[in-house]
Amino acid sequence: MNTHPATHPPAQFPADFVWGVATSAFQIEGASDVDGKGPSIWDSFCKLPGTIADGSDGHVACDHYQRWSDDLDMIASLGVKAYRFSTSWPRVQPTGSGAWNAKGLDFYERLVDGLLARGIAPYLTLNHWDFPQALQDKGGWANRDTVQHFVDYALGMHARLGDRVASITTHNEPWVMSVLGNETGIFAPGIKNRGTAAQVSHHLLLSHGLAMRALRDVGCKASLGIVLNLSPIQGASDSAADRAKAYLEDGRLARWYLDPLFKAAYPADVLTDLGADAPQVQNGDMDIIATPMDYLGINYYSRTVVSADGSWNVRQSGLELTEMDWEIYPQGLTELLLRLKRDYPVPPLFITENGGAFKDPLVNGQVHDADRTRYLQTHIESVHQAMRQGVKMGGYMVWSLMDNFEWASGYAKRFGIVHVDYATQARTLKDSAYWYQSFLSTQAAAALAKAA
Ligand code: GCO
Repeated sequence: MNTHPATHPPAQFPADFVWGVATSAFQIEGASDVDGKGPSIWDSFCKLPGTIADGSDGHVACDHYQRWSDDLDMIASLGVKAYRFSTSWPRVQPTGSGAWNAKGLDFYERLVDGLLARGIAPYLTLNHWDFPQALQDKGGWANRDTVQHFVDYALGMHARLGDRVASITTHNEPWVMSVLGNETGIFAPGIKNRGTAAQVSHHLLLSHGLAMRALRDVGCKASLGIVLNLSPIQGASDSAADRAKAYLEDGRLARWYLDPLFKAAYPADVLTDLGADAPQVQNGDMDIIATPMDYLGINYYSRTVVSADGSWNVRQSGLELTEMDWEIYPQGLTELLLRLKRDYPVPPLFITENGGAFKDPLVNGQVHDADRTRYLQTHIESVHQAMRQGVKMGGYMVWSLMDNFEWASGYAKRFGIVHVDYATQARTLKDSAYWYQSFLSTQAAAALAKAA
């Protein structure tokens, strides 16, 4: 079944709309134990049997730590205005508190200066999951002391790079770190405890608010925000039970983060559901969490369908699936953006990740990934739809620049618009990268023509 909306003529976005590509430190850098880097929870997690589908780890990944300069040339060749990357906390502060690692800081300084030299705005994320193992050993994000350590880390990065980055994101996807890391345990640190997960989410949010306040106190000029993974959640049927299930699941994925960030309160229904697993919250925490942001980042991949009896199977709808078995559902992005505008006093929104894993054979030096191009095209069109209906959008970043370490899936799932041959580290632009490049040049040309 063809679920894609009819192809529209390419939408014209505002001239100041920020187009980019995104990556994260652990997924591309490699060099997991060189130049003084400390171990992260992902280094430890990969060593546990059965955690990563192909038994791989982040030891080499895309070897970006060595190849960063060529990689920046490649990014520049795409014609993007921005590059979203993350800094590895244990690379710059090996035990998560105290001593800083000069070589790690130097690496990110070279990266940021290299981006600026190529006319690309650096969008920095402080926490994209590769958390220092030394802090995990003291209880990790469930320990309230971690909140202050994170603020110190944020201030340290700001002291070194704050004058040159366009944006600082505190956390990437707190739901993933909380629930997948500490409740289902399929991601690092691999804990399976709902109460721990709830406490982790509260400390992540609290540290986000405190870090933004501390950064502003020292005169930070970069725009500040957080990135959430969101997805419209629908009941498998119209039955009251399925609708109630969808409402609660939306509570856990979306309202649990959006309500505190924009209304300074956790949703009552989710608190009730958590019961004794609800987090400990101190006086004043909620106001700190609701500190106004300059933007909200959204990672969008698919919709979510749930049924009260757990019988829903993703193959039931007949929608096309990506290699992750995620339904391709571009209209969900418009729905989601309109819902955010309707329900919350949101700042400008950024799509900080969007993309898909597909089978990507490299044949004669080419990758004909028409499915990915179509995915990107239809989702970008969905963003434009939302803008036409009044949603304020700041930008869009493709996940991902290049194939990389896809967490528990290892290297088997490829999200890049650039193919990586892991044996040789050769990079090859896929057709989707060429498409993005030409789309961006058309956007730029139209913006110029308009300004003339
Ligand atoms: C995410 C992650 C990425 C994943 C991507 C695909 O923020 O979810 O940031 O690291 O690779 O989402 O699963």
